[in-house]
Amino acid sequence: KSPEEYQELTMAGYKSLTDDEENVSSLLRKYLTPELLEEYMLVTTSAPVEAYLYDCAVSGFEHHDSTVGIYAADVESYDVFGKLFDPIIKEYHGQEDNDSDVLQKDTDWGNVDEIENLDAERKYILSTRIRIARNIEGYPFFPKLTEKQFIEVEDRVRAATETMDGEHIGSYITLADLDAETQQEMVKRHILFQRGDEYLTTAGCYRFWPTGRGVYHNPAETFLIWVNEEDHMRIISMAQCGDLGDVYNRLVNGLQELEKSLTFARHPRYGNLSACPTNLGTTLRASVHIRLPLLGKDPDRLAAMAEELQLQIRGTGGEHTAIEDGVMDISNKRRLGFTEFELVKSLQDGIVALINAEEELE
Ligand code: ADP
Ligand code: CIR
Repeated sequence: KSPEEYQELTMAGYKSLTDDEENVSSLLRKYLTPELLEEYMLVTTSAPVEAYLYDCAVSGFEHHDSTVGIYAADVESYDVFGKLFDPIIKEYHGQEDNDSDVLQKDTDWGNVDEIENLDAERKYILSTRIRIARNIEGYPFFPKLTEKQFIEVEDRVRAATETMDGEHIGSYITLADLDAETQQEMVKRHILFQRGDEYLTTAGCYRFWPTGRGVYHNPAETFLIWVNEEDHMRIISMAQCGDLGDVYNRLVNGLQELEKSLTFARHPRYGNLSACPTNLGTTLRASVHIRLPLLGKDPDRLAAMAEELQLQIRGTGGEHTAIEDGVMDISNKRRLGFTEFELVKSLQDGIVALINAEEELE
């Protein structure tokens, strides 16, 4: 697209967003002022990527009900369009009053032994999962990855997994080698991502699909790496029980092995970089699949407790899905401004509090 075409699309997108009188709550809408639009419309990140504001904001221009409405197209987007990204990041992560230059401190896994099994009697928790996102230094994020780069990223990850050890030993399957039925079955078991999130579709996440996408996992399906879904890598540890400590330990060890052969994109202010501003910092989401039948009868109280405990409730199939058969996905809401340990501990404390509240109703 020529600069003129970009300009035209940006102006039309902005007009459609700001003309909407019903959906007014996205952070893109809140922070993209006419002055910033004017300033950024024809600016790009460096060659060869040359990402425009439009490449970052197209999803929010189209989906006015977005929470955020913007993705970074590459590392530089966070700085080149910084006057837009920064207040969005601060507000989403509750860092409005943080005046420090550094919003995310160095990685700190803390004392893994303090993280425990949250439901040893297996009464409430069906499974536990922690995922972190990583993007390989030197490559743009999904909105601007070329077809060749999708394949290069996949090759780099595949090579890095070859030295995995112990319970992390597994194999890599490229998505093109999985028939539709097997994919569906794996999605249902929560070990494979699926294509289709409309916010990501518009942002360009599924270009060249299934090229360069795939999944690495051990035979027990407790350590997985999703390749070229929303981020270059989603590193995942899971267990079919409430043993958060076990899941955490396996995640940390797996990541540290990968760090021996891959260098990940980091930002001096935001920490680990992800394509979506909501995942910056630790990029860590620790979740349980949990049934709380009695608390679940009072959704307002549950929502208020979750809010108070800084937890997010998602549906059984993940973000933007419904709760089926009472199985909720409850995770830490915050990702930035806290250490990895603090976030996992906050999920632990929050789930313990919810289980206690459930038991009081029994
Ligand atoms: P992400 O966690 O990567 O932000 P999603 O919310 O879409 O993205 O979740 C990805 C997948 O992980 C979905 O299939 C979801 O059901 C599954 N999942 C999340 N938490 C758990 C859990 N505690 N146990 C089992 N599966 C889970
Ligand atoms: C949005 O802005 O709503 C989508 N791009 C998804 C953002 C990430 N999820 C979230 O805030 N819950």
